[in-house]
Amino acid sequence: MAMLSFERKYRVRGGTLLGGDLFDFWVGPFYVGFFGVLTIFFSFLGTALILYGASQGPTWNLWQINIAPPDLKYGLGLAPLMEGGLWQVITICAIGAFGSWALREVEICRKLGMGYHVPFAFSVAIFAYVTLVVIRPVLLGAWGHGFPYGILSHLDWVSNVGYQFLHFHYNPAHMIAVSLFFTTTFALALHGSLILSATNPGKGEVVKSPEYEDTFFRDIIGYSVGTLGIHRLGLFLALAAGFFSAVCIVISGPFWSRGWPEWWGWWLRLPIWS
Ligand code: UQ1
Repeated sequence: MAMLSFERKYRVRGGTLLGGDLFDFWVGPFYVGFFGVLTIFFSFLGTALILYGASQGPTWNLWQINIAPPDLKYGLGLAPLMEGGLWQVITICAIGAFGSWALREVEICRKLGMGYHVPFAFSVAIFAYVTLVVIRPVLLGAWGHGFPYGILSHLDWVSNVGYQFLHFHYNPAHMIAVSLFFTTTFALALHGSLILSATNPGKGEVVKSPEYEDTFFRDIIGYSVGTLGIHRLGLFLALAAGFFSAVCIVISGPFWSRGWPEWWGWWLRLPIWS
């Protein structure tokens, strides 16, 4: 592919974390880098192992293919390949691929002299996944507590774990996470509608400047968080939603194993009531 005129400015050498100049090149539009090679390696291996698992399994029905974690009896040890071992290797591949992708993002940020907000945000998603398949299973003492890799099977897992903890109702981290998810959609709805209202003027009208956006909110609620501020707020809300979701599930089991309404007994047992 021919290099576009502006690409000469942005396709800069250096900024690599590992591999020096060795993998510092592009293939078509894609930056490669050492972590690009690692991402390809882990994602191809992981996908091949999923296909191999499916080939041994009872079905090729896309909805029903399932790569299950080991039985609880294997604890935190290695399991035979066809009894959860595949799940263990696939999990390593997934974490390797996600981590490499995040580090490739870091290398690109360094090349461009940008902040690390994108890899930081992606890392919160990786953290949520690792919480489910590593941190919580380790705290509970068995890889069998990880979720199975399959479209319907992972939904069944979510449903079963949900029933076990009364759908996480009254789990304090769940309350915070749900509130943050709703607030995230609220913020994006406000922001998206505000930007479109300012940048889609009627025929013959000019596009409105950010001062108009500020003025709209100052007029209606006496405060504008600002054009940079709304993006900081949005990032914070979205990442906090993911973070508290991870906290919600990681305390369900390792810290509390009954319905969450019962957890609030500590409040009723406070000595101030007697
Ligand atoms: C806002 O104040 C603002 O600054 C001008 C935006 O930037 C374009 C926004 O998108 C939104 C939604 C607001 C209002 C948000 C708060 C928290 C007052």
